[in-house]
Amino acid sequence: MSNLYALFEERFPQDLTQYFIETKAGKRYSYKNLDDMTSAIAHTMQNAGVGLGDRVIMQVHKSPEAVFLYLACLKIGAIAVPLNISYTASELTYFLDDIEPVLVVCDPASPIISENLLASHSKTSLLTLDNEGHGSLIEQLNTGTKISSVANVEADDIACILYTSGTTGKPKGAMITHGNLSSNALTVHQSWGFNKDDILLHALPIFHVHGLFVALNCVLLSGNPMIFLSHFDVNDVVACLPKSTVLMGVPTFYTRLLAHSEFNKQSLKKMRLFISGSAPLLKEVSDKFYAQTGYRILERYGMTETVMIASNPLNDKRLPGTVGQALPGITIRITADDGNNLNHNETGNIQVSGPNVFKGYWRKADKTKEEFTEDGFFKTGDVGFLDDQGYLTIVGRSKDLIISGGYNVYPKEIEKIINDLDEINESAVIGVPHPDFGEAVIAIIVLEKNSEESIVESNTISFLKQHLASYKLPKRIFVIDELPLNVMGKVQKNILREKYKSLFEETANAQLA
Ligand code: MCA
Ligand code: AMP
Repeated sequence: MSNLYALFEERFPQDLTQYFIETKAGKRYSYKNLDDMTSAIAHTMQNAGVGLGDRVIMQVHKSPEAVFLYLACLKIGAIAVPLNISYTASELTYFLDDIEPVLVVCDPASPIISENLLASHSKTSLLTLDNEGHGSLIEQLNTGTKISSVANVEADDIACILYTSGTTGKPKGAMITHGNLSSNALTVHQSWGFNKDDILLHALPIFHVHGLFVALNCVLLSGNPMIFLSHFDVNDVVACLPKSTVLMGVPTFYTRLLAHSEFNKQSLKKMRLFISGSAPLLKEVSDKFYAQTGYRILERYGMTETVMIASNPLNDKRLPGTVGQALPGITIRITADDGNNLNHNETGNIQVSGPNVFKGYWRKADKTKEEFTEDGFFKTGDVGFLDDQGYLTIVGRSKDLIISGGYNVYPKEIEKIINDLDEINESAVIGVPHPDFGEAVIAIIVLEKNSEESIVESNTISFLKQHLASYKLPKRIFVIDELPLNVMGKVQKNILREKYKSLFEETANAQLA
């Protein structure tokens, strides 16, 4: 049985009345509740026509019910497609057309409903689920009728499709299989020493690998409880740390914790592990955290397409500034642009192979082919080197990507929209250092002749707001006379990054002092 849900089920606590989730308000959901709710939702989904391999879009707030919905998809062998709650109508239209869902479960306030985006999807059913865990999905549940058996899927069958944008063109759906998830879950669970006493503090969103797979998998593989916050609020996290043993976060979590007046060693008596990933953790932040708390944050590295790739060790030396060594069963190699392997300490392209590597991009066979080498390694688009102990340091990216607070933003997507504005001749979107988000998105624009500079900035922002999720919006827009181009006519973004690198610096120095 290769179903990820079956692996979880094997490890449910013997006493199912033990709790799985505790919310901020102190409401508890036991493993029995998990089992009942998941089985009932699975039944409702089957009534809505969802079968093996059918896609189910979930564009919902984080709630225990949203977790049960995801687990129900696994259980019946449907493909869960979680989408960011802040996507706009134009972003959602693309996903709906690309994925052809049999069922959409969304928040009642989603543009999917308010803008009637399912009008042209006559075969798609719609159910709702709001941030309180209410909605037609729950109203239709009949707890008397459940699906008890777990669908018999192969390891190579798709469990989830997560969208990841690209340096060119439209977002691509990464097909992540039951085998990818099960193998990675077992690996990180063991590498990070999860045990019966752990209580994870979960404050990440659940529409990405980090919050949905890495965090939930570790909890479910131990049959453990977790404290489940609807989002990261530093006050709530500080308040919950005394009853937690593990926190997983993006670097922004840690800079915000360090700046909080009530974050201190005394409140961490139960804590055994702080884990960081999704974006680079500055060595200064890691060192400051160590000095203030005595805990060395364990940094690890992953991607949507590969789940977790590398990790600093639990018991051996954690090297700040590195993302640790390849996880068991996974191979990392560094290659030159001509494809030849490089030696230790030589910087080049990071490539990965192993049971964690995804199956390919949904209905994009050409894109899939482009991202793999002939001998089957996945090209991460990250650049770095391995030292002689196998510790990986990421020094940059060959892909034009900004990571802001752990969210990926692809400049191309924003530039395309800005360039559609009549007043704008051309634009370049770049990431610059930011004290809170690590990198912040800014846009540099060149106006068409006769455009009124004073109104362009606000027009551009309101135009972008109609098309893009809020975390992608530029924090600042600058007008310049012309963009720096190289001889090939390509924008030299490195020059722009250098020019604007100190934009948010003053606040940065204040925070790290
Ligand atoms: C929110 N805003 C942001 C971001 N988040 N702007 C830039 N970057 C962001 N990350 C904007 C909102 O649009 C809003 O703008 C304003 O900031 C405040 O919004 P709010 O929701 O209150 O934000 P927040 O609570 O401060 O959120 C910051 C956050 C959050 C806690 C860092 O972004 C977060 O949870 N990030 C984690 C993302 C994550 O899980 N990534 C993992 C990807 P306005 O006020 O104008 O409306 S998986 C991955 O990368 C791989 C596989 C891996 O290795 O894990
Ligand atoms: P995503 O496409 O959202 O899965 O983001 C994956 C990207 O996040 C990777 O290709 C890296 O560029 C970046 N990333 C993840 N973890 C780390 C880390 N610990 N340090 C630096 N970059 C990271």
